[in-house]
Amino acid sequence: MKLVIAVIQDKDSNRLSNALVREGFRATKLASTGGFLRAGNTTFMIGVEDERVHEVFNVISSNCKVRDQLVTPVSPMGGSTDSYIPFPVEVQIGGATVFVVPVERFEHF
Ligand code: 2BA
Repeated sequence: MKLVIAVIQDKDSNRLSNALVREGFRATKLASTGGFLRAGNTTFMIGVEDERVHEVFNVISSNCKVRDQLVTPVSPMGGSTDSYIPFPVEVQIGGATVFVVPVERFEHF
């Protein structure tokens, strides 16, 4: 079994939830915040049998869009704010940042 962890944009979250349920996957949605933009995003935890991981990838990739966004980061990543002058930068967000981790044990009581 694998745990697929997918960070996606809030705008895609309902569509992805619906698609996962429709395709017979179980998922948990967490409200999360991106470290760079400090803006809300959504993290899905999807427990799935190894042989269905590629199906989950297909569902995620067909329901999460890449978007360009002009943003002004709140503060530099890890640096000092003393000399920091904020200016807008264009970043490409998504469609999804996905991690696959092995599940040592799964119990459902
Ligand atoms: P954020 O950290 O808010 O990043 C949003 C977008 O800003 C990123 O889109 C990327 O295009 C850009 N970005 C991030 N860090 C940057 C940096 N140091 N310099 C310049 N541009 C930067 P995505 O790559 O699609 O990431 C979307 C969200 O996925 C991220 O939101 C974060 O919440 C998550 N994420 C991405 N990579 C991750 C990783 N390696 N570990 C954990 N979470 C990750």
